[in-house]
Amino acid sequence: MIDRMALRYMTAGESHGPGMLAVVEGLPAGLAVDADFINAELRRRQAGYGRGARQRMETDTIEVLSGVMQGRTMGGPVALRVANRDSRLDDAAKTPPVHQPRPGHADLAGSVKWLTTDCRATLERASARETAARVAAGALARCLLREFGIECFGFVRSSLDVRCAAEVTAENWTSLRAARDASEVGMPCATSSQQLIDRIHQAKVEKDTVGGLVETHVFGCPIGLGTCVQWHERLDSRLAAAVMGIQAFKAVEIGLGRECAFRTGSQVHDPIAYDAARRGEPHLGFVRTTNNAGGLEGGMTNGMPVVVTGTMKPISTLLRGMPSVDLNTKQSITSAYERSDISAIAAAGVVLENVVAFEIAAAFLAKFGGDSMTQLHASHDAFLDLARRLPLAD
Ligand code: EPS
Repeated sequence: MIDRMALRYMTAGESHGPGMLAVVEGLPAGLAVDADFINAELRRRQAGYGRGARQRMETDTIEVLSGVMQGRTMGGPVALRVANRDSRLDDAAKTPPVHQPRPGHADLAGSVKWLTTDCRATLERASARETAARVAAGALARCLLREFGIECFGFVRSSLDVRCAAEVTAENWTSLRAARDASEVGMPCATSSQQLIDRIHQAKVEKDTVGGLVETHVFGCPIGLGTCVQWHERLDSRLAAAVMGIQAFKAVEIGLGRECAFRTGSQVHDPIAYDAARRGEPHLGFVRTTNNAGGLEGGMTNGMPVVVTGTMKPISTLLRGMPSVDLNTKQSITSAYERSDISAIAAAGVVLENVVAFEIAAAFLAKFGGDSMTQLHASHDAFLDLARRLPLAD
């Protein structure tokens, strides 16, 4: 399959192995790698009310293993490692076999797939610990986006019956970001934030878990990232795949998302107007009064903020257990409990933000290309210059 996306990454590592790895390939040479920024994103991912004891053991930071010289990319693959302090895979006593699959986890499907009755190997790789590597890769890609004024803002929109009603705009997102950072659950509204803390506490008392809805807004994308020419290269297709690849995510929406089904066209589509005074903005003056499309039409950015929402199911490891079956005896049994989180929804907000950022960066590089940051800047500036001069003379 032809794929114009040059930027890609893979992750490796187990929850309780020596560490998590991200290998990012396709970054141009000369990109300044802001390790402090990447580490700050990793710290944010570890925080949040409802996280388990594991996060007090880990202090996630990146170690750059390749592809960077004196703080700048060299053009080759960049390998990032996040060490696991709770590394114990080789200690059989500390990693006993698990025969009671947890409903909602990868345990049952993985054990049958790999023809074993021990869920251990499956759960180690299926673990959401892997998101540390995805956040590291996404935050690295954001170093590139930020050079072009593209910024991402992610937060927790809702969980159970608690919803933050804040409307996010290009004008207020930095103050919402400050409110989010002051919240223990990544929600930029003080009242609903406290309500959610109470709900998570209640779930803990009841030995239960919660999930939620997380949202990311990307500001500053020029028109034309992504393409309508192949289904798998549409930017919304890429985003959806990346988001659904996050552990425990069960749904993804762009802009108005599934709400589109309940409205007519005139109530959904964002009217187009032209304002020459705003030619300097990402939409080049093609202003929209609404953004129901979430910044994407025909699989391409349209100059409005890209808005992606993801739904995370409740954590599948329940202290109270769930009905299950022992894989050896086939007898009914209560599912296994391993130390876990009550809620990781604040972390999910950070993961979504960085996973989305990576796909935006991939589409950005697919459009503007270049082996070096110098070439990338030149190509980006030349395109904007041409686009602002439309219609071009023959
Ligand atoms: C996870 C189970 C828990 C979480 C883990 C994801 O791990 P442990 O059993 O070691 O306490 O803490 O998430 C992380 C370690 C992390 O860094 O996000 C699971 O089963 O998915």
